[in-house]
Amino acid sequence: MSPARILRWCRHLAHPRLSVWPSSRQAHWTANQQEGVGALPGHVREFVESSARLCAPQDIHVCTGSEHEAQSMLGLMEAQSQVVRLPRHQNCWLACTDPRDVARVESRTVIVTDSQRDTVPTPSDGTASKLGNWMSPQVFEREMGLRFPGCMKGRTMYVVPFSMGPVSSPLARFGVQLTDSPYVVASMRIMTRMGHDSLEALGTGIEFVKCLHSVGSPLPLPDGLSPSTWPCNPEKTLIAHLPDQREILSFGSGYGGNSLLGKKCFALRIASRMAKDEGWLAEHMLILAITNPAGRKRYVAAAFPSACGKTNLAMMKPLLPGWKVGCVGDDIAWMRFDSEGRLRAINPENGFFGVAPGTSWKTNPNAMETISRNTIFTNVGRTSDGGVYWEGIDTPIPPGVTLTSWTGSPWTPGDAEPCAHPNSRFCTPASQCPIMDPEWESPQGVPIDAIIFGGRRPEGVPLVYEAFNWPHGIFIGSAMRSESTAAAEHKGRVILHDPFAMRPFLGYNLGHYLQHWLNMETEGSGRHLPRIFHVNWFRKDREGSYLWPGFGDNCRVLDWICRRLDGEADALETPVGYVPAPGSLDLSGLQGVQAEALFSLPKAFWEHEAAQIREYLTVQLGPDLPPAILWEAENLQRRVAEM
Ligand code: GTP
Ligand code: SPV
Ligand code: MN
Repeated sequence: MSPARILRWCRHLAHPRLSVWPSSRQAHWTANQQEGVGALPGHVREFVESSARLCAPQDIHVCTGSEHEAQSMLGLMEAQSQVVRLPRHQNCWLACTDPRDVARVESRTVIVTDSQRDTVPTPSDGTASKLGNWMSPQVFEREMGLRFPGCMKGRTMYVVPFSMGPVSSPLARFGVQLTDSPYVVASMRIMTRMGHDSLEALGTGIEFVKCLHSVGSPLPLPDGLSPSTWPCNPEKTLIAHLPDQREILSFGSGYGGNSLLGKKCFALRIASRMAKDEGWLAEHMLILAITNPAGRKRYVAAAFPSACGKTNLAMMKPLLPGWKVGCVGDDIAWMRFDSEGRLRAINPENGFFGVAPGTSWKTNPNAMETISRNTIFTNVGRTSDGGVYWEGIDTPIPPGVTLTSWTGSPWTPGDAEPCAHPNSRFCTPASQCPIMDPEWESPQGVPIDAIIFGGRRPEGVPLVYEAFNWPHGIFIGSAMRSESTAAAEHKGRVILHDPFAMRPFLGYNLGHYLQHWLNMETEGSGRHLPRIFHVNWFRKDREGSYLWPGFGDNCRVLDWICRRLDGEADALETPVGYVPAPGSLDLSGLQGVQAEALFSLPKAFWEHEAAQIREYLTVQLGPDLPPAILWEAENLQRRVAEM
């Protein structure tokens, strides 16, 4: 569907609404907003006006991103009990959501393209694709028509101009999100470069991604129901992406990736399509700088599925003496080869939307420091003296202090239900992280020397191994699997395939995506391709305890990776890749680590694994499976059989 057709569609739906508006109300927003909306660049104004006709808000507010605006927004939410202040920490706030709106909803996240094959491959076994949800433009029009008309009645529509990436970076891209959620506005101000500077850039006529978001709860509510402190519409939640038009429409959820549209929706789903069209990469990867004791600094990017350790690795405090880590980003990397053939990466985000449970002064002191001020917490517990609480926070509760869980009930340690929701989060400015790398906002990006894939694998998968070469590395990425986590709506712990940690975030057909990655080797001449590794911090022993201490000790693995890049670490060739030769991984000072158990390659496990990977890729990708990846899958199976 062309943008013009979408706009026509919006107008078509919107006109009946206009006619039912009380004229006084219409006059109200016109008078109030003439300056704000009227002063917008033409292409932005057109988007705002057509969306306002469709959604019928009571008011429109164009966000400047100022501190004053943020404070009045939070004050307004406080007055409406949508957030509570956490007086133990400067400018910190807690929002607790409707218990039905606590995570991304993958089943209601769709990509709309004319051809289904542009979005998902056709599985060879006749079942529905597990690699995303396609929706036809016709069904999309119908579904949106059932949701958006009049959806902002009685609410304010906020206009949020934002940039993904430093405003001055040639790699940055712009968006405008329209939303009726002040929580989203306050969070977008932390997560993106929002307001004045982005609006100024948009004034040059530069293209932007159109993001329309509503909590789906127009006012007044029917039958005199009183407004919820977390308005949402779980029955009608739908998050739709139109990659051809560069548009996102999200309805019914106020939570994280469903509503902060710059993040997964734009910076991964839409951006991955832009990247394919324009020859770059938009990936679910952290970016970090690692400096060895001799002062040699390198940048690496790492893709782990949701809640599998990106934020923790990105801010790691190394436990090996002399090593230094700097953070560039904790979730998303936009990467492009420069004219010298180096892969350059920027973090398109401006903040962290991190998992709270498990975060402590022991596991992630840099995150603890970052979130000590100017932070919006969602669904964590709170202490009666105005602080936060969650599972694994590992700080003693002072005598006399009581706890309230995320559901608002009194809570005591040992209660059956957790105090914080397992997917509870902090939303905090990146600039507050004490170890931000000096180059983190560099407009040209930082040079990437290694790419790391990883997942939560309780069994069979070694702590670290290296790919034989580029196509083998792409295969390793395509073969990623991980135990499910609370970040999405999955029930129970199951091992899911999650190619490149992108399964929930792909903006187009995985087969085409893998080919795009394979092409990186051949498209440009003289390219310095990063080396590719796979890690697993989560292998368990028979009793179910982690075999590896993780967190700050993960720098031992980064050390090995860096020494591999320098040609200084020995490795053994195994059927899965190169693993550290005995003694080449620095385990000094670590008590009781069972190196053998961490690196063993049980034959039966790998026979099963290799067969499952091959079956998954051949069935799910069908005719879109790149032959080079099939060849790698067959070869893994053959090597494992010969083990
Ligand atoms: P998203 O924000 O959902 O993308 O998650 P993420 O990939 O950033 O994961 P994060 O770093 O927030 O970690 C998720 C959970 O895994 C937290 O509870 C961490 O405490 C835990 N975790 C992270 N790193 C390690 C590790 O090295 N070992 C162990 N055992 N747990 C870890
Ligand atoms: C993830 O699920 O990977 C997140 C949280 O980072 S959300 O923003 O909700 O997608
Ligand atoms: Mn994270």
